[in-house]
Amino acid sequence: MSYTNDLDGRAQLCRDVILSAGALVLEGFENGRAADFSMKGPQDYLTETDAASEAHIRQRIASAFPDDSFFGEEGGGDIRERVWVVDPIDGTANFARGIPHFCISIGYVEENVAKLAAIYNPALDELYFCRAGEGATRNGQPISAARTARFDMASVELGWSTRIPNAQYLEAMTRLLDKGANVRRAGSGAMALAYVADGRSDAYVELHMNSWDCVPGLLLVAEAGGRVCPFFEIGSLQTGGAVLASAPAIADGVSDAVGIVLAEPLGRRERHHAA
Ligand code: LIP
Repeated sequence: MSYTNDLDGRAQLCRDVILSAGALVLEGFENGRAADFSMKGPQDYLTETDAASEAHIRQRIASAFPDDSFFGEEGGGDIRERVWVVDPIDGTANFARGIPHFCISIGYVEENVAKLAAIYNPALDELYFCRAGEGATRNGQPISAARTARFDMASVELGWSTRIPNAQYLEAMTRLLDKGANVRRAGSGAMALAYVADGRSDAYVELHMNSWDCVPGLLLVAEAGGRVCPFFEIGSLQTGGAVLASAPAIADGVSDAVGIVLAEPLGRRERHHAA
């Protein structure tokens, strides 16, 4: 398969490779290999399928676009002007324990501007995809962030890791609960962001995420009409950073509660929903 050396070609490759990696990951999930995991650190699961998925994605990108750089969760890489940011399985703890809430997350970034995002849960066969400025989709259908305007109706997901002290998460959770929100955690930050884009969840907050977990999801939320933090200003591809994505009507309240700033919303001309 050959791809044109432009954003159209990269968008096509992005869709193709996330689906083929999804087939590989699903095969690992269904045949029981997922249960054979090791630990990279506290609460940090690794299966052989993580490495196989990343190698597959890396190889296909390198063969189609040899001058693009690649930055993946398992093997690292380098970050140049044009870079693919890849989590081969996000939600590995779920994957390893038979819970079908995990995904592959792929973003394409040019000079610190996210241009393409894809998040795929092969267990549900749900593919989230967007190109900057063209609106977000699930399996080709336009999606929008929720219209929820009251905290006593809102479900907010909070993710955490050992990278930030527990006390800070507990404070953020207390403030969200005090506002009346339902707070939950499902164990895949990338899926959580896709669910905010899809209106299934009202906000996602994590005080530190790595770029492969959040860059694709943040673009999806912005393209779906949600509000997001300015990730490339408050964090970076190399170091990661704080993450906030929210349905627009409660975004200021979530931002106040957890102390993460919001970027300006995308203007009408920058967001052309396919609907
Ligand atoms: C994990 C996420 C989890 C998040 C962690 C971590 P992994 O990724 O999905 O929800 O809270 O920060 O990034 O290890 O499953 O790819």
